[in-house]
Amino acid sequence: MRAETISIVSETGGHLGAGLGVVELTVALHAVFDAPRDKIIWDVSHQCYPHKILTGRRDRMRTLRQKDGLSGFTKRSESPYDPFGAAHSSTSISAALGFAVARDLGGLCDTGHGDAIAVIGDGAMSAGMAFEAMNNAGHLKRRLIVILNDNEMSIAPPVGALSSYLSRLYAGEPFQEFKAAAKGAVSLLPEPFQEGARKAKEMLKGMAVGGTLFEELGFSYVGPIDGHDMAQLLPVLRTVQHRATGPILIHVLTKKGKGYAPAEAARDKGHATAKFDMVTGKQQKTPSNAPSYTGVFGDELVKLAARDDKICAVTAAMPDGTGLDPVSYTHLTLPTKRIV
Ligand SMILES: Cc1ncc(C[n+]2csc(CCOP(=O)(O)OP(=O)(O)O)c2C)c(N)n1
Repeated sequence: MRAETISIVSETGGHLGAGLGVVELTVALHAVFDAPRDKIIWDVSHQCYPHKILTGRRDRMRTLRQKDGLSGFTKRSESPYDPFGAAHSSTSISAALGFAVARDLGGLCDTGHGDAIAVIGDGAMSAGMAFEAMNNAGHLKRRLIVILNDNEMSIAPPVGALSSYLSRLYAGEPFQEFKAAAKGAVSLLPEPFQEGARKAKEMLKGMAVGGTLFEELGFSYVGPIDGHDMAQLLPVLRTVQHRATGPILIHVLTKKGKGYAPAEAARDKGHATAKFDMVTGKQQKTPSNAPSYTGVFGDELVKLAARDDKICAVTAAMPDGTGLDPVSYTHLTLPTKRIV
């Protein structure tokens, strides 16, 4: 799956790092849940290439993002496995909740109504829409599964209170006292997966149980778990599938760009790329005479800020919204504390 994703994007260009980070998660979700009856909703859906490979579109993947080809995002008209069309971020929890409510109201749907599962990144989770959805989900108490795919990366490294909070959740310190309670949760694991259960037990030792922000909002919280380890993903997903009654959040830790050295090494973990050479990772950028929008905006902003120290730049939960590398700011003597 990973090799195929790299090979495809090397020919088509597109979103690379996010898809590579969810290869195991994608396989595990499709192994445990019954799509398209169960609705798997990918937030933004720039990470959906592995999902498309697995859901009948492998032979058309090299038409991605081309005229009459496959969309680079999930698209309802393209496949019954894409129950929700996206591209804008932070909509997946609301969408999944909508499916859950429709199911519970006996709604009709060609593919049926099973579980609703939203997969949302830590960057997308910081947006207001995601919180609006959690507010609603925690109140309605419907069975709903949210997977927080936490790779400590957005388009660029994220900043903000939620990002720091998530880091603290798996830094361990504040949750040490809950370890004993977490061990008891092993008894919930399904019988046939002895090896999985043993590994899960190890994992549960390090889990945070109780008192998370998500629990305060009415979700059960499971995690954090290693999103690249099938022996953790499968038993946890199966347990949730068997036992969940209300909204539940599974906190999965992954690496953006996982398994492809040039993406792992890139500052943005290979978020998006032009066509590239698979061996070297070198991108074949089409030469353009036109400057980029962000470049023009950033240059102008920095020029203005050099003359006026009251200018503040406000960015979307990322440090370098001007399109410039943060080091450029120091050359231009723009006070970095003003980049918020
Ligand atoms: C409303 C909106 N704002 C901004 C974007 C641009 N965007 C695309 S992907 C992305 C980052 C998503 O980060 P995260 O949710 O952590 O997912 P990851 O790529 O790390 O898997 C952003 C900001 C968007 N798609 N929609």
